[in-house]
Amino acid sequence: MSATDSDTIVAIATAPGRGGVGVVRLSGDGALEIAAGVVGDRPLHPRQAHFRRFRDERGEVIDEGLVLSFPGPGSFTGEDVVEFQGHGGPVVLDMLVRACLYHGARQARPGEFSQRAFLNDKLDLAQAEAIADLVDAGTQASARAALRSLQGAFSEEVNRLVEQLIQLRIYVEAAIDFPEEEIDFLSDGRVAADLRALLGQLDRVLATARQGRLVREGLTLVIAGRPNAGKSSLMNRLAGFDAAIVTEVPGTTRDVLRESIQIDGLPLNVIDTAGLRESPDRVEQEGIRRAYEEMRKADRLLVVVDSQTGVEALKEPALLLPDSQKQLENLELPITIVLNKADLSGMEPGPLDGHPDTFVISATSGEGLDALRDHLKAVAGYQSTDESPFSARRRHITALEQALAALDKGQRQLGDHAAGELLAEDLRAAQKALEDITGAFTADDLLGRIFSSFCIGK
Ligand SMILES: Nc1nc2c(ncn2[C@@H]2O[C@H](COP(=O)(O)OP(=O)(O)OP(=O)(O)O)[C@@H](O)[C@H]2O)c(=O)[nH]1
Ligand SMILES: [Mg+2]
Repeated sequence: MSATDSDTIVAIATAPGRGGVGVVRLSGDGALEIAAGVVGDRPLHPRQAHFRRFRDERGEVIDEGLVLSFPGPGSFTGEDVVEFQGHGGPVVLDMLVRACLYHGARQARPGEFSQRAFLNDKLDLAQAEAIADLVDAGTQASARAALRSLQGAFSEEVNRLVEQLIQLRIYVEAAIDFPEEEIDFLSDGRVAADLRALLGQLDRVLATARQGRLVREGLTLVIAGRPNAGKSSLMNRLAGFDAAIVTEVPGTTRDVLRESIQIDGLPLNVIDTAGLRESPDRVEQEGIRRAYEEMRKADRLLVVVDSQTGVEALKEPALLLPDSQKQLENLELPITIVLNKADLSGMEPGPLDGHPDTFVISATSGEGLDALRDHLKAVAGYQSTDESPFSARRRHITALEQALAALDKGQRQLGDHAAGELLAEDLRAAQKALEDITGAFTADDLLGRIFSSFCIGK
């Protein structure tokens, strides 16, 4: 992947499969010439649709449709772009791509159009990622958030922080240049106040970004517990339909079952697993092994307990088998305990007094489920009433956290030692972390990884 790639690239831009219309996109210096090879020499007026016949390498008509040209730099990629809108059959579109290849184009790599847009400063990195997120959005909330990022909401916040950091760096580095006055400079209160303000803003951006990531990726919940506790019944309740088989036979669930659901726009990946017990049955053993595998990847565990065994069960962590318990201790996973079958035990549905993160429900009647749902939203830090946030990825959160840590450290350097050099170093590190988000100074290999995760034609 090189920044100075001058090839003209081509790809099908619409989804694979059949559709009313299919789009093939060309980008690069040769786009107009290659297009002329396909549709003939009659001029194409910028941004106007022309009806033309599309011809293959032998000059035979493949299809007919619209062709549009977008001369650079005012195009998506910043280069000359031509789009063919033909009939949306895979064979027809393939022939059209082949004709473009014949006239000198090269097949685009995944994400290469977006990458060129990035390299030509049409988008920053966070915006380019937002395109992929918009296309991949699984809920309306995540689509809205991705659009906000694409429109620059996230980048603006980051750029504002960078701008303020630069101002502060200038001040601090000036102080270092005048060693006799350095201490006075640094302890005049302005640096400390600016740092505090920056930390506050960074905190706020981080909170919004976490929210954005949540909306994009959701929370992975694994339902675990003893056989017959009602795990599958809970899964079905949360999903709103009979996703999993429920019977009175302990050991009903063996395979791992997954459902994507949402609570007020918060996506949840709910995973139902085999009941945990020692079993001689090989199929069940494999199910239990897989259950643990899922728990290791979860964001949170819902441990379902039959409330008829009483609250006693809570004191003794033999909710799960002693042996299993050992495996669980190695998981640093937040846990919610669900005491099920309230209709049989007579316990009051809802949060259990005196026990944090513990809820009494009846999976059969649905009682107590609302409280559990609210709890899940709360622990996820999800606010459904909020203006939709911008979308963010794990990579962005990590960068914001790094910047926050660097500023925190800087604040201590200042407070404890009035150490200008060290503070300057921390400010520089914070700026570097933030600029990774928008791609102002991002290593080529990271760029390569990000763009290659996009699909072809984007
Ligand atoms: N009365 C009552 N019965 C329930 C409730 N939840 C589940 N059950 C019953 O308990 C039995 C076991 O339910 P499942 O949901 O299959 O339990 P599980 O934990 O998935 O069991 P395994 O897959 O075998 O590990 C079934 O007969 C359910 O109808 C509840 O809230 N109240
Ligand atoms: Mg089950």
